[in-house]
Amino acid sequence: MDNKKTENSGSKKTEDLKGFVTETKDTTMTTNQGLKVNDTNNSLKSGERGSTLLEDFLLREKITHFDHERIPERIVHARGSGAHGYFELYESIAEFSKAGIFTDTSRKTPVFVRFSTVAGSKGSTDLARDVRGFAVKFYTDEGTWDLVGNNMPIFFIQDAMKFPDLVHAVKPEPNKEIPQAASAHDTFYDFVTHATETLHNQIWAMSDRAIPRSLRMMEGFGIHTYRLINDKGESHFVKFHWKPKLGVHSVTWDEAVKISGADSDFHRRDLWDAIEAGHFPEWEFGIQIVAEEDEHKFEFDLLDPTKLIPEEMVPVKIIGKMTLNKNPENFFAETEQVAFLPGHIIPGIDFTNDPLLQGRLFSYRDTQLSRLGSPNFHQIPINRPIMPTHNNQRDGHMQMDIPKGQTAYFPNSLSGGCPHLSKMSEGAFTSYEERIDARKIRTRSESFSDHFSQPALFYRSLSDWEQKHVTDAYIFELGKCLNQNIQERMLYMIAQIDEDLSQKVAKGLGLKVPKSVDGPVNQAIGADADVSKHQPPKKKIYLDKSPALSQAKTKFDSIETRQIAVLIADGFSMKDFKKMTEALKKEGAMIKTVAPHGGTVKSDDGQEQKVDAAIITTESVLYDALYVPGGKASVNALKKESKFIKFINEALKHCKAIAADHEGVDFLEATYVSDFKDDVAVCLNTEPSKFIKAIAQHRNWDRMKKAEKIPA
Ligand code: HDE
Repeated sequence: MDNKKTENSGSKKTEDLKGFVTETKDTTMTTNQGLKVNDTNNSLKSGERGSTLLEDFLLREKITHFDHERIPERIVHARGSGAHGYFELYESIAEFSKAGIFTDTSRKTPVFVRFSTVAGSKGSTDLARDVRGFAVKFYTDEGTWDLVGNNMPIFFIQDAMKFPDLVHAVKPEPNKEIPQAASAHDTFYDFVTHATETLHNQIWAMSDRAIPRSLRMMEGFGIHTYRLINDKGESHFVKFHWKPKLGVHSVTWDEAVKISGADSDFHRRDLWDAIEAGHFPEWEFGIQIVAEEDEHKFEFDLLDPTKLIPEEMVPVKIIGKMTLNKNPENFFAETEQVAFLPGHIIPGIDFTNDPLLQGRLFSYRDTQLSRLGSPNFHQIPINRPIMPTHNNQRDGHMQMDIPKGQTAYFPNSLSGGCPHLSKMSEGAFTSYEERIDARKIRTRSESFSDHFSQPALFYRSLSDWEQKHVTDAYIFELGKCLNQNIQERMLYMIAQIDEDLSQKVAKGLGLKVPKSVDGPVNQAIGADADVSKHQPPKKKIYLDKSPALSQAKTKFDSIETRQIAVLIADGFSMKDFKKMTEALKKEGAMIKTVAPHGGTVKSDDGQEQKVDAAIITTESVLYDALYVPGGKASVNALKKESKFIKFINEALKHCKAIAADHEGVDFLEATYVSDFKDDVAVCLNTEPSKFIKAIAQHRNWDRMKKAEKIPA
């Protein structure tokens, strides 16, 4: 492993953090006061077998610190993984934005990214069916910009006021604290079926987007419509996008369930290992621009965060790239303590009146106060901007700076008026001067009331196999609900999206799709509102399909970092092994040998080969593809372990690429592979190139229907 590769770019933020990193190498143990310690194993006692003395300051310091090691986990997005990197701009977009990161192509802006699941606790499984957070902190020369997004382009609700309800509905039910990290329960679907604005994000959560293969293989979205502001003060509406270089790929639900048992840190490990191995994850950055005068030209409201702008209507213009090239030094100090605030903005970018975004501008600062415990959370190393900061804020818990001088107010003359105000010409931030003439009113705009057109567009745009996965996901989720009223109400809602989908789900549940439901469809408006105005109108079709929404249209051109299991035992053919693994490695794949036992195995020509995993410690769901080289003795040994047969059948069922040579092919005869010899992703005695092509396809979904019958 080449650790130098992970040293990062010498970025301003990495340099800044270096000042805070402490090391234990070649040091002597001390107390927090610098006192040298000669025993950290025994407390001070009144005699060998006597009681411990209150005097023992060494014991008290150690135990007190330990007692207070935990801070509250995030109320949502508690489970996360972070990494450092940088952002580069391909071309200036000065006509839209004056932000330095959007105009200066020579910059390498440091970033810190945190990916997360939403519903689960800090220690929950990575493979929960859930939205993933995609939060990026840009340490820019004009101050820190946080783009706090998700891996789906829309959100569940339209107004911040409903966020506590949404989160209370999806979190474990409060009486029994069940289920952990899962939306498959009554309270969530009770809420969803009464607040129909949730249905768009909800169907995305039923799709494969909610169970990514890797954090490196998912898109990111700013979700809200923001504004870009140019140096003339002109505004354009914008949506932000992240597009992964490796394409958008997912696992199946059956794999997700099994991975949760086999390696619940699967995504965290995958991100860490890829960066350590120098396979730096990359995303291209894109923008969708809408002119001010076009604000009302769409059949949906740009301020409604439950709507996306189909890429076929407004293309995504790619303008830059983000690379993650360094793992954190310490999880708690960096990934846990990082504080993202949508309100961290820079000149050239501004907010819109999206009522969800507006509420977020309050919530994120507020939550840091209970989570990190002090208004000085911006002084924690990971949160410090790379620019010096000067103002008259003072004191508070854990003040880390030593602000010098007599004055802490403005205006002043005693400090020469400093810190003085910045002029606009010097780069000060000013809010976009939006003209407003309105009543103060607590209501929901009628332009937000179409709740079915876009979930329907999403479902229509999916390929057959993706639609099947959505159907199965609904059957699973609703099958976990105990309340038949809620199941039936949900079937009615799904029928408004797609009648055929609802019928299939109803069949799986053994229920009928009801013709109507009790009460108004959308009950998430105020008591005095005219509900009829907000009844979701009939669904509209303004676009037949949006291919950009389907994972079938993603990139299939690389096998970089794909994990390939190579099944071997004593006597495996070194010739086959070398030919295949060298070809795979050349393309950037990661080879993992799996054998009947750990340690090493001997090839047919007497060479020792290191074993990466003994079969008892691993599962096929942790790999993207598998290969069995020849070698009679090796294959005979593999045949003796029934788990190898299960391993192969399961990989086959999950539509993965499978290859074998010589006696390895005979071994596959003993599995269900014998029924799939014509399958394009089953490569028996073929050149490595065929196998490589099959792995790059991620899965052979054409196999899905027949493979479902494999009992694995
Ligand atoms: Fe968040 N959200 N959110 N959220 N959110 C938090 O802030 C909140 C929303 C998102 O890795 C919390 O620091 C409200 C949309 C991410 O640290 C909290 C509303 C989107 C992360 C909070 C929303 C997100 C959070 C919890 C509705 C996608 C993790 C801890 C008005 C655009 C960031 C924290 C990280 C975290 C509130 C809706 C994304 C409580 C009130 C929409 C990626 O402040």
